[in-house]
Amino acid sequence: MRTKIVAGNWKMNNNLKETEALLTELSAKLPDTKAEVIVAPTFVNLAAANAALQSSTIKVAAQNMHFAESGAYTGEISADMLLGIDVDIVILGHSERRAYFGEDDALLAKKVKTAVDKGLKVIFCFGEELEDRKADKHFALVESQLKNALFNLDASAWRNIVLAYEPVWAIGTGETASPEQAQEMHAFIRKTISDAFGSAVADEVSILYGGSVKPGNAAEIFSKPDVDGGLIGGASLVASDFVAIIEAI
Ligand code: G2H
Repeated sequence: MRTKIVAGNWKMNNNLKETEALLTELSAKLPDTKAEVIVAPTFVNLAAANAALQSSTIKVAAQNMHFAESGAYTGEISADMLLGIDVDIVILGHSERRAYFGEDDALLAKKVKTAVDKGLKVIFCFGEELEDRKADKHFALVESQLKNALFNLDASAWRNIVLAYEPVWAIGTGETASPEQAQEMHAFIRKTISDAFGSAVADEVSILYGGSVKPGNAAEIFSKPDVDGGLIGGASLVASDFVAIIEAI
């Protein structure tokens, strides 16, 4: 039985007061759910988010992390710094990190390795661009992203990996992959993991879909057998929308 997950990626939104207000509203409205609910505020508000969620089941994740233990990396955040404020989940490889901050598969392999070695759970994002899909290269591209960043891991590390398939053409655009497109890719991802690490690992790994998930399309996407939840951007910034998406799982 795979863990169902609904995670909100707040990106660079919400100051401290807005963070506390949204989490208070979210906690009050949180439906009874078997899904793991995660929110990822910006670094500076992680500790406050944990404090605001003290009596809630909602978990807090970081949106990024550096691969090094510590050192001269001005402006960066280490795994130990996250763990030091009781944050043990990190999103890595988001397409915005790849596109705007030059993060490539080789760098992400190092970040993932450090995170799992430190005991963090990783929500690893990947997905093709529109040109890849138009050229029918989306399966090959996704396979290479997985291989390059994750296939050096031990099979045991996979219990700390959550995958988030986010087709870049569907991110923040209002475009969504159809439920069939999502299922087709998620099944391919699971088979790729199964071929490399065995069916036990593949059957256990939660694969989230991300890209313009909204209250109106969540239930249909989540109904697909290989879709284990969602990574939600814009709609996670509105408590009632995020709650409706959690209810859809
Ligand atoms: C993709 C997603 C969250 P949105 O970036 O990771 O954002 O739901 O706004 O497309």
